[in-house]
Amino acid sequence: MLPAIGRPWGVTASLRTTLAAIDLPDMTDATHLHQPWPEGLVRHYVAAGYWRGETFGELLHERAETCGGRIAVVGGATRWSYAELDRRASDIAAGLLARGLRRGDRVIVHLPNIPAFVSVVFGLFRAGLIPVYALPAHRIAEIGHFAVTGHARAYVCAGQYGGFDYGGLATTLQARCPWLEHVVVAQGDPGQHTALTEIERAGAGIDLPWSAAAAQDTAFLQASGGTTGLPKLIPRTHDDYIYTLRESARICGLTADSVFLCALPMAHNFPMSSPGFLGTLYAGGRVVLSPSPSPDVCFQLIAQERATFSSLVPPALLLWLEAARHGGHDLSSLRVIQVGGAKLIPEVARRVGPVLRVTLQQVFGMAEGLVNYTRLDDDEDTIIHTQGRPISPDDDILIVDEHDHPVAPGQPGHLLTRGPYTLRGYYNDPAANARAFTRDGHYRTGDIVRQTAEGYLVVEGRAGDHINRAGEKISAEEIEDHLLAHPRVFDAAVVSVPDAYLGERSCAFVIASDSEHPPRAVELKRWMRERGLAAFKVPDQIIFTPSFAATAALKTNRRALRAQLRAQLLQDGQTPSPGASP
Ligand code: OOB
Repeated sequence: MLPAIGRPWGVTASLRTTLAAIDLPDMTDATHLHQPWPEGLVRHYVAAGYWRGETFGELLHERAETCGGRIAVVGGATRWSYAELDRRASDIAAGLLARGLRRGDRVIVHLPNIPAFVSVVFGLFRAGLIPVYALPAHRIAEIGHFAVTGHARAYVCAGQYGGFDYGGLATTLQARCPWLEHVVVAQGDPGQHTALTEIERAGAGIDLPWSAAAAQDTAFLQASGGTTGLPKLIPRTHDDYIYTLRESARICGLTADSVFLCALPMAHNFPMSSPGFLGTLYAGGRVVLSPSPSPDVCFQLIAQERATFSSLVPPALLLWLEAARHGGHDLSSLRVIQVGGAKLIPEVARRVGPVLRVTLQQVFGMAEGLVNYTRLDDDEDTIIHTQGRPISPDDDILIVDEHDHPVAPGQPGHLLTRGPYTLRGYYNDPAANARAFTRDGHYRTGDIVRQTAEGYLVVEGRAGDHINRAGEKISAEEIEDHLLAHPRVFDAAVVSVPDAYLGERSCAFVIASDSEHPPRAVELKRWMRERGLAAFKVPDQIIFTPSFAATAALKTNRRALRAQLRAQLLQDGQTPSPGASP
């Protein structure tokens, strides 16, 4: 059983409940936040050599011993060697424990692509503290949810960054979540909070074991893309995640000479571990942090640091392809560009090799676990037309129909999976677990795929109601809940619309309470932002409509309603009707 802490904080509940009123009992076993794999499988994964009893704390220390003088992380003017990173991680671990945090406590990490992201998370791993990763775009709606669902005791952020005041968010968060005692500011003016440098100073010179955690402990909680409601928390263990790093590094041909340009937000599973910055550190290579995926910034960093590979979502790739056509950049060090997070269309895939002079690698993965790669030596057809095959021989892939019966080979169906690095349950969310897992422990990915005779997966679409906006996943239900909370909104349905650049964008159909005087679209958008919702979730387009056909019946079947509205929109050539906003 998953240890239950407090009530899950669904959006609807959050609209009515003040956080301070939530009563959170003590954790029973704070180091095992994951649903364990069955005993027999644990034995098998260990015997097969997948789970080797390694922890992140030890891993960094071993790298520091063997290649301490090599540069591990570059970001802005900062260049840290493995030895320096190791020392900083130790100081942070000791400093946080000295402040009263205890093994198993959750710490929200809300940092952009800066070197302190790496020192902080390794500090947490080493202390046996459990990072909860938030994306820089998340705001109080999401962070508050993590603080409640994860019962976080600390929050690490970057003061002012990218025009947003994360320190201010921290103050609001603490007012709402009194159990969140510690706020650490990793960069810039800490204001009333504690500077990371202070934590480091307090921990300097204190000897700690290389890892307070055990390999089968939960290492961290990752945010799900979220198909229904708010993001769910995905527990991953040291053993299961390090297995993916080892295999990803091998599949992607990483060595100590690899230089990874981390262009996407590093809290996301793709640039984190496929093989990402953690896989690069696993291989003893160098991680170069870019504040943005924009080619202006990235091309310069590639030339300066001689980056050998990077990972991108399709819209960022389009910008790179466009910028590269104009020439003038030395991209000669690049060997591989990985693309994932959303479907890459073959027409674009075909241009990657000739324009960027690299090998394209498609990556189809999910924070919940399963990751598929095209292999670097696959033929062109496979690389262009498939999204790869799984990492592990023990990744169990099932493709089923609506009744969970396997489809005929090669036919599209719902992808179910389980294996040595795919979660068995979300943390503290029994309702989501009942929906998202079969009785046999398969995770329902929500993706519609088909499998080729060679075992490669081709993503055909999504079953659920979510919008994949440039790789950022948006739950239609979550956005509808926010719209419904507006006093002048009677009903709302959010759908995805194809978009040439983003892949998909969001469109909200709204029935105003007073159809004579509907609110303006800009007003609704501003209001949603003010509710502290990540900007990428604010609908790109809002269309006011007097009614949804057959509302009474459809109210109980929002999925059918969404499908109908989306079909209508596409049939109309996506032309916004009067009252729509761009
Ligand atoms: C990655 O992880 P998440 O958790 O943000 O999103 C997972 C979902 C998948 O279920 C699928 O719907 C979509 O994103 N997706 C793709 C895709 N890669 C992910 N859809 C089509 N083609 C692809 N190549 O997005 C993620 C995690 C690890 C590695 C790569 C991506």
